[in-house]
Amino acid sequence: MKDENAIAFLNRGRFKAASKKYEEAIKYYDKAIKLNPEYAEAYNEKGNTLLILGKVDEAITSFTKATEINEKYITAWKGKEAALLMQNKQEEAIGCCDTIIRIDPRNEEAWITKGFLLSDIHRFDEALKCFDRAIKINPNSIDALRKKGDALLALGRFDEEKKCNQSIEEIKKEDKMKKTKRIMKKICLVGDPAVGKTSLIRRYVYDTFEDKYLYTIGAKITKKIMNIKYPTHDVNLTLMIWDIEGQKGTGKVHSTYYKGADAAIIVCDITMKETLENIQNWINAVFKVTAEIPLIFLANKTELPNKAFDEKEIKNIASEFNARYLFTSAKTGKNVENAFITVSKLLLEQTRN
Ligand SMILES: Nc1nc2c(ncn2[C@@H]2O[C@H](COP(=O)(O)OP(=O)(O)OP(=O)(O)O)[C@@H](O)[C@H]2O)c(=O)[nH]1
Ligand SMILES: [Mg+2]
Repeated sequence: MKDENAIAFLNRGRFKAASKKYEEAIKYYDKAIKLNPEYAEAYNEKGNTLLILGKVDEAITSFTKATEINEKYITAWKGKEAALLMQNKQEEAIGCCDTIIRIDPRNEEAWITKGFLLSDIHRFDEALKCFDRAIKINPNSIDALRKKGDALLALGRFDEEKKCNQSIEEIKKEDKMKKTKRIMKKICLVGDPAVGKTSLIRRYVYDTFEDKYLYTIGAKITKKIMNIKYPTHDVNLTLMIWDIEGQKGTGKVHSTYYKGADAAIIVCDITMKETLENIQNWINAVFKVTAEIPLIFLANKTELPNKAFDEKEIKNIASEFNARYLFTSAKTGKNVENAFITVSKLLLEQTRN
């Protein structure tokens, strides 16, 4: 069991890093590591932040430590590889790819990267083998085919290079022929008055923010169209976003608004504890009308300093519903797009099943 305080320090570090306060982030990672010297994730995050600061040597040390604690920590191996490349240490970076491949032999990305690095040091024959492995794992990998073509060109094997290009064209043509899937989904934003539901939608759809509070009356619907690319097809997702007033509470008036909702975003205000305590009432009200639809929890206004509850409390509620939670700010835009994208992915998963 990891020390809860260490987890809290790691999260605080991540938060600082997300707000570009890198030096402070590192201090928190160090605190996490001091509490739990075997905390691989903290070493990994520290490595990432050191890389941003251009402290490549220290970053490598940090990633290395993470991989020593957890030999199968692919993310840390990738971090180390990126850092080694910054120092032009191709051979060692290739070593990282080899390790990733040993851990996960079907890691298409690692095969492509290895091939790419080998090409870089003119070991084209070996590179070709790597690209072929990637293509075997994913025959539609345009990336691998393209890089294979480059390597063949360097070796003067023009006929084979031509074949590669033909395959790429065929894959592209096939992709075009596959129809774009069109899906429409309804999502509801619910939560106490003034927690920021309207503001979150406004930030996401129009990328603006209003300081003035104009409470919503009834429900307002905003349409947002998203195009999501999958390797095999495209999805055109129309989100019907229902902004539902918080003023009248969880009473009967609302029930018609929830009908047919495919997912709900439950919003609370991090500066007001009671908005968190009320979440259960909102969920009860929604679930009375809908089946058990996917939920996501947002603690909004996180850029404000006066926090009334901490991560643990919202995490507890979210885990009860097997749901994700995010700390957002409609004011700064933090995590707002992320929240809607997360919901969209949940909706698309639902469609596939
Ligand atoms: N500082 C800060 N203020 C916010 C944020 N989001 C919303 N607000 C403010 O909080 C107030 C209420 O925001 P709304 O978006 O209208 O809240 P609502 O949840 O739609 O309220 P109801 O319509 O009554 O349900 C407004 O004054 C917003 O400017 C945020 O992330 N940070
Ligand atoms: Mg509103």
